[in-house]
Amino acid sequence: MRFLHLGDSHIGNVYKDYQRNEDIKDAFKQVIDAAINENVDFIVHSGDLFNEGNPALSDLLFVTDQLNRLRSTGIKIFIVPGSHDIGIGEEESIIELFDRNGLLVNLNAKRYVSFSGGEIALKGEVYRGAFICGVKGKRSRVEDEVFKKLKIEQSNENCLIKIFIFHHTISTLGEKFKDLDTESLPRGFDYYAAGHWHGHRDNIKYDRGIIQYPGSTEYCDEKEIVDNPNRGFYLVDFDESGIRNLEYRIIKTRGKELIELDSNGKTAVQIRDQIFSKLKHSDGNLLVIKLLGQMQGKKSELELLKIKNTAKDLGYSYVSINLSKLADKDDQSVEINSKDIADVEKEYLLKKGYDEMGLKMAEYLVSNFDSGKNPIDVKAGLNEIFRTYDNKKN
Ligand SMILES: [Mn+2]
Repeated sequence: MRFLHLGDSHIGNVYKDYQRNEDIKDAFKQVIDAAINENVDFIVHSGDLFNEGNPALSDLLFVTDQLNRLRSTGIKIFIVPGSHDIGIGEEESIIELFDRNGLLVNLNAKRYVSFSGGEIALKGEVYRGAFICGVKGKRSRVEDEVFKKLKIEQSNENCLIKIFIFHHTISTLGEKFKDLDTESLPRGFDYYAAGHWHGHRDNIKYDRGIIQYPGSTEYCDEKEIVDNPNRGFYLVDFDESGIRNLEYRIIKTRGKELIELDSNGKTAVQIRDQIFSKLKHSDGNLLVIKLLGQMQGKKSELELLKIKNTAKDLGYSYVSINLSKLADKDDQSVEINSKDIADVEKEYLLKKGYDEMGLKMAEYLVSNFDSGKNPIDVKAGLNEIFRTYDNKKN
């Protein structure tokens, strides 16, 4: 028997860039191609099939088409909703729609989960020699509670291996990132199909099994482009003796180039010229430009659009220019008279020319920094502020 494990495919508007979102779809299609070509018995997806809980029609149609390809070749796909598949304030997720249409199996559909006496009883499926069950991702941090109450009704009938799907960042990956203690995971499984962490991590030993993070199927932001060497999924063979073979298969993604430029003491024109001198003709590569140091003049003089357009004309498919480590003359000292930290922040921002809405947003972001809130919720809060001030204007 053979199954394919992928996660975090994020179909949707990950980027503002149309081509990048198409790249994300292409990566997903490559995985479906592989599943069909490798004749797998089934697929396990560890959540974040979509990038948002209310995807655009074109994304819904794309996924429907790909899942129909699987259905027509008899390959079942088992999934739990990821944190991104669930809309803000929604009980159900977009995954449920596909389950009800018979295009996939949502292992957290109501028929698998029941609550009684402070316990959460979780059922799974036995399919082609594997028992498969899982727990969906959450939009807030720390969900150990669910795992503490979990009572899995495991079936041993015709079962060669046991697979547990989850969508959390476990403490083994680093305390800083964790939203679940590794030890909270249920015991007794052979393969823990993990999602949520976009980098890939193999062979984390746990109880009698292994925890596997395939990572996202495409780079979902500039940091992932820079940090991650490649994207991929797992092909797993098993028989009576358990897991027999495990392969990490790489997805074909675009080539990438990183230009880091020390901009200390340089003018916008000098910086731009230096960037231009480093660019060459490209066959659709991703380009990340990082500017460091204290430049002369203002960042706005860099004319980022001009740099981006020049790079695109040379054939780069995506250009990101990172100015977070670049200072300009406006970043030089501002005199502050306030004493209280909140007042210092406010005075600083006012002197920087922020308006009332900008101040509210900054205040909100600072108070939510490292709060453990999910970025989606923080974004919703920001939108709320935006709407409040936008309504005032109209
Ligand atoms: Mn994700």
